[in-house]
Amino acid sequence: MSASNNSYDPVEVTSLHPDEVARMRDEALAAIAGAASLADLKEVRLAHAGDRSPLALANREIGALQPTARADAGKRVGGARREVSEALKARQAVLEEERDSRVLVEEAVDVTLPWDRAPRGARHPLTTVAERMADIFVGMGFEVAEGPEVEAEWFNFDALNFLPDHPARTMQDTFFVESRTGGESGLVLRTHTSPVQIRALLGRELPVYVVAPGKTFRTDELDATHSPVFHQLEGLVVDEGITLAHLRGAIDAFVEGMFGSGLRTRFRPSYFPFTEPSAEVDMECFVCRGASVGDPDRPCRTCSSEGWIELGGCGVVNPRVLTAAGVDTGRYSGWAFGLGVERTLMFAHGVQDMHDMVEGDVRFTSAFGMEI
Ligand code: FA5
Repeated sequence: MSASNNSYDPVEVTSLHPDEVARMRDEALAAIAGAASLADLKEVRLAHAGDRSPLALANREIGALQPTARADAGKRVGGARREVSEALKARQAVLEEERDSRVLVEEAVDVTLPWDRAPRGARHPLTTVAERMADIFVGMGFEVAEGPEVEAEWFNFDALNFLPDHPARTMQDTFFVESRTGGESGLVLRTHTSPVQIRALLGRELPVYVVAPGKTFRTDELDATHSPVFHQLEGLVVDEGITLAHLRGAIDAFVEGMFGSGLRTRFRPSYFPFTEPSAEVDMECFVCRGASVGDPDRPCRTCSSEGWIELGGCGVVNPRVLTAAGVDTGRYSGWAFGLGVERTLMFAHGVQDMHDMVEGDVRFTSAFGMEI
């Protein structure tokens, strides 16, 4: 700011001359009117109403005038700045309104558009069937147990009474992951869920009532009834005074829960190294109930007209297995079973071919909806 000067005349200070003040004001008003966007207007505000704008600089000169001249110059510059400020405010309001209407159009949501073009997924029926199978046993008081899919050979075979050179080891065609070295157990992809029996006995207090649904692996070719990756539901009971009659009752309750009431079950003698005696468990065909047997006019696709459907293997736990898991065989006994989940799904839902279960076609999965 210049020092006060008695001979200082505002008309003679160029920036305070009425014409100059009017020119600065007109220039600012024209720039404001020409601002096409809020960003433009921001720049115009800085240039024509900011601290270093021509009108702000002219305003500073007023203090250097004689007191008598200050009022006149102040009125002139102040009036011009007010006009500029009002014009800025008005233009700001217009530009904001324009922006808001544009956003409303550009970001409008058409609520009438179809909402279901991306198909919803569905849980795989093997998962839901395995859960239903396990739930039936949970309803009888069983707990759900787990074990790893890559399993120590000791759990998968040795502890289950498959001796190293036992032919039963090759009965189940095994994917070997790591071979045995020295005294160390090798690793395999578990060929059945039975190793969970040992894990459950080692990890829990007796008595033990568990079911273990899970994935299992064998070097089987994929065909209509076999898959190299399939699922089983293991069941194990170890308690005092346990007999085969309890197993029979539990299997009957499972069949009733899964397939409906009034279906008979039967045990056929079989062999597993870890149970003695061992059996294959069958249920009466829930479609023909045996009526198709020997009647070519009434063939049944579900049981191939045999009248019975095989569910899996079972038996009384071999005392050697209990001993391997540190159980007092003088006091405790038990039984176990292993049911095929794919087989159960095939029967429960009339799936004819196992290819459908593994090929991942969402149309197959969706047909079962979101059953929980
Ligand atoms: C076993 O795996 C025994 N661990 C079952 C068991 C448990 C017996 C406890 C005694 C006590 P098995 O090999 O039979 O048994 O298999 C049981 C079921 O698994 C079969 O009945 C069948 O439903 C299913 N299964 C076996 N192999 C396949 C396969 N490749 N694809 C689909 N399901 C299969």
